Amino acid sequence: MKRKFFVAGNWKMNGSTSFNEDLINFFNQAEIRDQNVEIGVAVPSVYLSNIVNNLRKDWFVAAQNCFKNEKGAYTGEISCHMLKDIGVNWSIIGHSERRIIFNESDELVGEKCEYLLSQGMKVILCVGELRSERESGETKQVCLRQLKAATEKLKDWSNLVIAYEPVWAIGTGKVATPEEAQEVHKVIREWLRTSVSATVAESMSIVYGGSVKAENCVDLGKMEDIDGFLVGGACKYM
Ligand code: G2H
Repeated sequence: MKRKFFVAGNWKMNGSTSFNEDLINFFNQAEIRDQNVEIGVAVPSVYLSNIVNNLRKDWFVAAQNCFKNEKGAYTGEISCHMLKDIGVNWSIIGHSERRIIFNESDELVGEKCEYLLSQGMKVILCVGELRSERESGETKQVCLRQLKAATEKLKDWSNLVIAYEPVWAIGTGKVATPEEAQEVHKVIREWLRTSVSATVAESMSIVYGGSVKAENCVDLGKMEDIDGFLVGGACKYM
């Protein structure tokens, strides 16, 4: 079975009411020639409702983060129940900016991932190594450690997308070569095959993120195990 190509734009902490309006108008008029592609945008939480109401309905809207509980004394956090309440059923989890800047541990990322999936949310789970970890030959171990921690208790894998985002490539302009990315995507798919099931391995969308832009996406997208992209700076939010 051919996997559907998957592309999401991660706006990070960018945008404004007027800028978003222009961008949404642009997106709403875009002609998508290949129908076998799923497209969405991950926007700052304050703009989610507005984007849900105004973005074309064949694209999805995602949160960039979400907490692991239904409600309560968690100042500054949002729950997946709130997201679903406003029509958002996707969230990025475990982006390296959350792991590094906000000290999110593998354990917390795992709890979030499992809770969201148990509540019927769809999750884009990010994994990826630091430059120093790549240089010391730990890329595979780091990615699989993060992946295992996030999926330890998972029963249903159907609402998960895995994003391989090498930290050294994020926002740096230093994109992984198609071969470098493919090598890690293949490791992830093989792990899924041996540790979960052949069905999950074959159906799982494993997307690449890290300085993806028009000039490099075609060659990356040709690789056997690269099923799409998580795009930051090139979404033209800046
Ligand atoms: C990686 C990516 C989006 P950028 O964070 O997820 O950002 O394309 O700017 O490297």
